[in-house]
Amino acid sequence: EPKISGQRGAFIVIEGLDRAGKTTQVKRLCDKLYSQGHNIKTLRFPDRTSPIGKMIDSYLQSKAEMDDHVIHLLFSANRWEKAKWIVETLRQGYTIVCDRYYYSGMVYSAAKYNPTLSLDWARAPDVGLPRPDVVVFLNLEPEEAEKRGGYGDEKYEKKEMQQRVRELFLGLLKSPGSESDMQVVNAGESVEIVGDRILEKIEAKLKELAAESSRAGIV
Ligand code: Z5A
Repeated sequence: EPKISGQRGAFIVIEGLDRAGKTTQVKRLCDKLYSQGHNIKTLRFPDRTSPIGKMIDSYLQSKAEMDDHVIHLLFSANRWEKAKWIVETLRQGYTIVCDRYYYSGMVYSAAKYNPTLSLDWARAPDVGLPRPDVVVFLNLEPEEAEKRGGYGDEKYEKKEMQQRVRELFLGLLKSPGSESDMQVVNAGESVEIVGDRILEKIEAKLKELAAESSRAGIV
């Protein structure tokens, strides 16, 4: 039986580079938090199940061609489709662990270096989406990524693109905007060590949230 009640859930986002282990760590984190008594829901972007998600999937698999701006707006719309659900689910006390969010949205589109698709342009359609409580960025050195096998067949799984994505992500960490609140974890360690580091970053935030709710008298 979940032991936490009355308190809103935390919105946790795991971001990272290709092969950084996001899927592996999202699953691990959910299991861990569940065993601690949290109610958990997961989410991943792109969510390929909705009609918009299906269009994104076709694009990523090179079955459909799209203008850079169009696919960018579809990725954003794919998040907006879930915005209300996120707010309501958190309110019901569920903690959400989300695999990629608007950080990926900005960076992958801007990495195309299309002159009319700047990082600022890419940020705009996502402004107003629910803000995560904690964002963990799994950073992976290119040499480590290479050890994890070759690239897949999807659109962005090419060396040059991945390098630009990495540079832009690292740039975001240094930027003064809200994106700089990402917590960095070195994803090059073992699955267990990476998992423990993620948990350390998250536990501090969960404690903060619990303290806030108890101060507000809602626990
Ligand atoms: N995209 C975008 O352009 N705009 C947006 O708004 C959004 C996304 C949201 C699809 O994303 C593409 O969409 C993606 C970004 C773009 N393009 N690229 N590249 P996706 O999330 O559906 O797909 P993905 O990034 O390719 O995710 P993935 O395949 O699920 O990778 P991962 O989750 O980071 O890694 P993993 O599957 O957990 O692990 C990869 C391998 O490494 C696997 O064999 C593991 O067993 C191994 N692994 C994991 N951890 C370790 C450690 N610690 N040591 C050694 N080996 C490990």
